[in-house]
Formats: sequence, structure tokens, C-alpha cells
Amino acid sequence: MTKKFRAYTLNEFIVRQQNAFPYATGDLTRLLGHIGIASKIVNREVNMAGLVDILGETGTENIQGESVKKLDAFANDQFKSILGSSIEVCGLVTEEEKDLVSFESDLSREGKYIVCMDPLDGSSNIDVNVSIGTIFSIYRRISEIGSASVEKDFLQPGTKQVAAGYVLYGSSTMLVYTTGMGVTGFTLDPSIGEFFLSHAKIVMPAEGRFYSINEGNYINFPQGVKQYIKYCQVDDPSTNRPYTSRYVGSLVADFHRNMLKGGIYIYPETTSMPEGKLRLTYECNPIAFLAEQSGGIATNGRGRRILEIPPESIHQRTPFFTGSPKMMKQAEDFMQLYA
Ligand code: AHM
Ligand code: MG
Repeated sequence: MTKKFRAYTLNEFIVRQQNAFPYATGDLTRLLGHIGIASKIVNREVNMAGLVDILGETGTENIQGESVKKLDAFANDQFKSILGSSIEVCGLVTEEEKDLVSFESDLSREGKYIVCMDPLDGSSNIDVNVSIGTIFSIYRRISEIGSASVEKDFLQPGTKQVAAGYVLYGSSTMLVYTTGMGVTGFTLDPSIGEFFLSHAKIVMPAEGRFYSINEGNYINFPQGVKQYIKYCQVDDPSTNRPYTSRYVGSLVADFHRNMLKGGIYIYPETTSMPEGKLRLTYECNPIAFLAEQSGGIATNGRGRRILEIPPESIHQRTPFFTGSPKMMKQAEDFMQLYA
């Protein structure tokens, strides 16, 4: 007998989740729906990238001093435009813009949420057809409803996130998110342009075999990280070592694999980047929320929970360690031992 199969779309699922809260207004549901729509538009462009002349540098630099690819700019414009016309959102911080974007229409000022996002992460992979992603994080504003959003709305610790997630533009396109009730994954059916529930409750294995780090920076790593990498490479069948090195160079892709299969992702501070590379508000916090909600851990490598770091500026960087709890403990132990 064939098993009965009920295909849930992203929208159906988030509405059902909302119904679990009798006083929910539906604002967050609509906001997540808007992110889903914008991501489908970005997905279409990402898929067309090899066909149309959209690749290459725009010739401008983002505020991190990195060159902006055309698709980064496109994704930024899309999300800004869709979130800007979404009355649930009053403001946005994105990797591509130096200052926060405050949506000023009377309706958007009434919005109770703010969004921090990296519209297209993994920029070095865009024009070589390697997986890239969108990362987003949603908070309730602190400022008064009806006024313009202000910086303090965006400087809340990650523990205050209401929802967070990513879209992975990979061999298939997935939207993965959490509202603090576990992690759920949806896969896009490109033939009808709909996200369907494909991963009902994602649980990160307690330990794994993948370690993901840019070993090209080895010489500049802290001693604890160097020692941990050596530990990963030792032949010890009783602990499943040597582990396997996997590094795409797109945080979303590396994290997604490690969350499903078990592993650890590390972007530590280096001598040339003493604060690390990744941004706290729109890269590390959303990924840390997903990591914890799936049973994993996310720290700065020195025992500090990412979600508890109070951001001091919207583009702040932090060293980032995240992954399976047993691997994280081992890595943290090395960091402490060689501090
Ligand atoms: P980006 O925001 O410029 O794309 O940089 C973030 C990316 C992450 O996705 C990835 O994990 C990391 O930078 C890779 O950096 P590196 O090339 O230094 O290994
Ligand atoms: Mg980025």
C-alpha cells in the first residue's frame, strides 16, 4: 500500500504554526511569507546568472571594502523593496548598506518588526556557480511603534530573535527557518515556484566528522585552533578520526551540511582580522539561533555564547564557532588549553 502523503507549502506551514498561538496577529506569518517571495525572485536570478550578463563587479565597494557583485546588489534591492512595502517591518540592516534603512511610510512605521540580513552571502562563489545563501534575522522593535526605527532596535542580543533562517541556493533551493520551536526546512519546486515542507524537524547530530575552516589562513590562527585542526587529522578509529575537511566558503552551505550530517564550522580571529570576519547581527546570530534550535552550539570559541553578545554596532564582527555539541566541546577545550 502506498503511504498517504500530504505536501505542505511554506505558507500553509507558517499559518498552522501561527494558529498554535491564540493571540498571534499574523504579522510574523506575513513577514516570513514576504521573505519567501523575495527569495524566489533572487533564486530566479541566481539560476539565470550563467545565461544573462549579470555577473561581475558593479565597480562599487560595500562598506566592508569588498567589491559588490551584481547579484549581491540585485538581492539587496529585492529584499529592500519587498520588506519596504511590507507593513509588518519598520527597518532593515543589510550587509550591503552602511547605515540602517528606516522605512518611513506611515504604514511601515506601524510595523513591529525589524530585519537584519545578508541578502547574498558567499560572494566569492557567485560567479563560479557554487552554492550561496541569504541569511535573515527578525526582532521585535524596541522603539515606539509609529516612529522611525532607530539603531538600538538593531543592537539587541541574538537571544531576542523572534525568527531567523536562511535560503540556500544550491543543487536545490531550500528555505530553512526557526521561530524558536525547532528548525524546519522547505525545498523549492522550481516547476511551480513553491516551497514544500521537506525537513520537518532538523536535529543536528551530537557529533560528526566534518570540519569546515579556511585552512589557507592556518599560519594566522590562534594556537587553540591550530591544535584542534591537528586533533581532527589524527588517525584514531575509536573516535572516528581523522575527520573529513569540507569547506565551501559559503557559510550557509557549510553550516547546512554540518547541521544535517554533524560537523563543526570555524571562522576564528586571525592575526590580520582580530575580530574575525563574520558579522554578528546578520550572519552569526541567525545561524547561532538555528544551531541551538537544532541541538547544536554556537560560540566565539572562547566560551561565549554568540546569542548573548550585546552588539555595539550594526556591522560588528565576531569569531564564530558552531556545530555539533561534542565537536564544539573539543574545540573549546583546545582554545582554553592554548589560550
Ligand atoms: P561575504 O559576506 O563577503 O560573502 O563573506 C562571508 C563568507 C562566508 O559565507 C564564508 O563562510 C566566509 O565568508 C568565507 O571566507 P573566506 O573566503 O575568508 O574563507
Ligand atoms: Mg556575508
